[in-house]
Amino acid sequence: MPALYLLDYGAGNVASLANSLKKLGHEFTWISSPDDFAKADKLIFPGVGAFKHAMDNLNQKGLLDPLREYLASGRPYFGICIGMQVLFAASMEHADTEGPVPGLSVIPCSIERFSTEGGKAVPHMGWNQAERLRPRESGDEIDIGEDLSYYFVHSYRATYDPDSPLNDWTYTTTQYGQEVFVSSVNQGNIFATQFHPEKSGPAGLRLLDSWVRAPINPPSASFIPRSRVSRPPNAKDGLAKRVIACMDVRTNDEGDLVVTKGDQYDVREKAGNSLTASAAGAVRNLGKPVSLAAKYFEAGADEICFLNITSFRSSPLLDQPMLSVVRAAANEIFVPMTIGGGIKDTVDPDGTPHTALEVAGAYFREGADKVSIGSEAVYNVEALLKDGKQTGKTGIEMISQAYGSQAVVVSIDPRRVYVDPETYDGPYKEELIRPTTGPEAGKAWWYQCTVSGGRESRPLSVVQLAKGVEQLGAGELLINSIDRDGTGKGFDLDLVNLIKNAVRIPVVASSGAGSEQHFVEVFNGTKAEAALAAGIFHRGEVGIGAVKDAMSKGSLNIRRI
Ligand code: 1PR
Repeated sequence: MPALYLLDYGAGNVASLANSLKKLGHEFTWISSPDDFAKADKLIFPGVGAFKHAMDNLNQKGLLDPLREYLASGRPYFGICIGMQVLFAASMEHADTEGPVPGLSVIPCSIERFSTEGGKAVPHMGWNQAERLRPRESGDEIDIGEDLSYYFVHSYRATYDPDSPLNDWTYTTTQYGQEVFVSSVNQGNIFATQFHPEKSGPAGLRLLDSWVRAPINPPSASFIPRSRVSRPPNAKDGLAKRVIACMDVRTNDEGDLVVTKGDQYDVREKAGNSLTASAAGAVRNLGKPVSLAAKYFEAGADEICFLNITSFRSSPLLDQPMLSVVRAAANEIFVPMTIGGGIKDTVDPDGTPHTALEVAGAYFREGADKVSIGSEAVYNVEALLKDGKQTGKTGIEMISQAYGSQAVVVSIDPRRVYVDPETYDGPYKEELIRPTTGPEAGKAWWYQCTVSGGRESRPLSVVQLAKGVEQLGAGELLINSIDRDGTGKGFDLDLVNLIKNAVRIPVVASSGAGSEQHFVEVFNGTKAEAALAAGIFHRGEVGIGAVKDAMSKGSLNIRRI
């Protein structure tokens, strides 16, 4: 058996790759010192996070030169995301402060930021197609499905240009908006993907497996030039609209961690609704978090989200059950996983302080891909608006600096505030929704932010919050609605449009899904990149497959599994 090594430079969620390989039955060893490179027959570098952070860490740990030597030796290398980008000559990720940051210069081209032309969101986050640039050659063992989707999450990319040296390196291309970029490269024993096979469901697992099993070709020192192939953009890109299954998790009165679901954030049984009088007022129990997550993964959920809905009450690092839920779920699900609740600076009961970055780091190490920040984001933006300047010390800033903005979701819990449309002259008049048709015609309202699961309203509108957290470095917004939560009346399209028009980052519509058609409606009626539901999935009223079928019939791009 060839000795398979994984390189972890100390950032991001590398647990997912390890879990994928375990699932596939492959043994591996982590590179723990520079000497380990000499023992490796195959090497995977699952880089996650920021380019400079990766290069600096490799350098500080003395891993950069051994990595160069490994690559020059011609032994097989599989780079993932930053593990692909470090092969390039430079990245412009830190151009504002540092200028171009040099990479390993194996590929003589640079990595630049996606354009936002046409209003497209950056990061490019979600499931998109990787298309082979050339027909598969004999002896090529890599299993990339022609028509399948893989999970991407990045703001920087190498644009495909047939007249540049990239032509010789490009294995697959992918289209985002009207940009065609290089989504995987291959020369000799070097293979690397911009997307994350370890997060790409069954298609990604097959790809990883094929690379690990592929025979090791003799190290070919010579570089193979390839025929020039042009790849102009198609009218429409292949980015799928994502369907997310969300589990609100909390401890019930018996002390068990359960998935619950509220009506407008009230998760307790109403007196008279429950079967027995003694159960009246009990926390609704809709199942166990890990088994439900595994079920949704199998059913084709594009992402899984856990929200620890009472974590504001205690220190999340002491919340071992939640950490073990994440660890156990990461062994079962191979699509992105978001964890929310209690991501903030905290102090343990014994007085030990922890930063939000530490809390997030604990979840990432257990297998989370993104953390979601709720209440704390509201306080951060209030402070930003008051002081007029960033501190660099908020959880959003620190986590996005260390792990990349794509790892930071802000979860918004707004509530409508109705006002008199004729007389209102308050600070939110530019943000008022004033329907002229439908049941709310003639009314007017704005959306107010809340904290602590809707228990407290704050003097901040959703537009202020959305713009503020984007400035601080959030990479995605989860737009809940207390008014719609659990009602089954459909997503609040006014709310989603209001926020989507205020920011450039991707948004997830949440709250109110009652049928598969509501997903079609939100994707046709807004530019949301994803839609999330809880109750209809937990109660088995609508399956994820039915949602995808309805979307497909409605000509929406769905993930190709
Ligand atoms: O403030 O950073 O500790 O985060 C707490 C997190 O917990 C926030 O993301 C907040 O939205 C969430 N949360 C707090 N209390 C509740 C509650 O329900 N009492 N749940 C709560 C929020 C909203 C969605 C829900 C959708 C879809 N739940 O996640 O799943 O509304 O539901 P539906 O499809 O059934 O309509 P912090």
